[in-house]
Amino acid sequence: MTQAFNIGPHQFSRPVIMGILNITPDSFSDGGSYFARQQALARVEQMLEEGADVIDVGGESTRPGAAEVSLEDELDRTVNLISEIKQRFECLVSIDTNKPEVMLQAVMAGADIINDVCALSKPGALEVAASLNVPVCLMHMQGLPRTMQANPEYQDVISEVITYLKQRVESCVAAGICQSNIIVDPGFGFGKTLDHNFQLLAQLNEFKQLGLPILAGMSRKSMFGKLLSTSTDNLLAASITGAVLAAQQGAHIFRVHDVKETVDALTIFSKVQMSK
Ligand code: YH5
Repeated sequence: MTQAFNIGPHQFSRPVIMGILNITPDSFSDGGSYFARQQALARVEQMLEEGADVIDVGGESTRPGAAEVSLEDELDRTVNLISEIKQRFECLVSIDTNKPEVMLQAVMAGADIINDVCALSKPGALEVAASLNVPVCLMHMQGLPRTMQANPEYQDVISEVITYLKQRVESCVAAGICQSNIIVDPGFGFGKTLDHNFQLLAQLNEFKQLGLPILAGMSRKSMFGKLLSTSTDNLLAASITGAVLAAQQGAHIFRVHDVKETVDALTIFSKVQMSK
């Protein structure tokens, strides 16, 4: 069974499901309209009914090659929506951002967790996160979203990603962030080739040496699409398989699009673990 673990003040004794809510113009009819807001809230309700524990709200696309989003647009897309989610539903909300100003306003609006694909490396991010005193997810990325997939290179992807995360954890602690508020994430698809991604999945258990909760985000990613030569809307079975393999190696938190199917798979997994 998943050993009991904490995300800051929140305790869990089973895999935690983080449901993805992208608020970008391509995901809901258009970013800011009333209609888009209602669609987003309906999606939140559905993911919670399906068993999500955390809703990960993101207003900036960090897909390979995606354009950067202005601070104003990112705030418009996320802050009021987070207030509404926290008023309407009982759930944790994470804010998927690398901008300190968005972290600040999102947490003021009720966000419980900061999820930063840049591991608090942007100027001011460490200080803001420390002052907010909420859990943070530190993800590894090589390069920047726009260019990271051009030619990623590692001598040893596992040890390099682990070393990077150790250094970011040290920087966080030095900035006043409690160890108990830190989550680590290898960053599947962020500056990694197909082989790098599968090496990370094969040896995810190595990340246990960090002694912190591990988040795995593989849902619908191109590591599967490329291997299977299929499009992102055909990656349900692959994504579930990835989640189960990650769970088997000690991952705690699963960032996913397909909540119900992942909950089902990890419920079976947990029952098997408890039956040993
Ligand atoms: C993550 O792994 N990922 S955004 C490309 C896709 C499909 C999905 C080509 N934020 C992570 O989900 N936060 C993102 O198809 C994340 N860990 C954490 N902590 C990218 C994404 C995606 C990209």
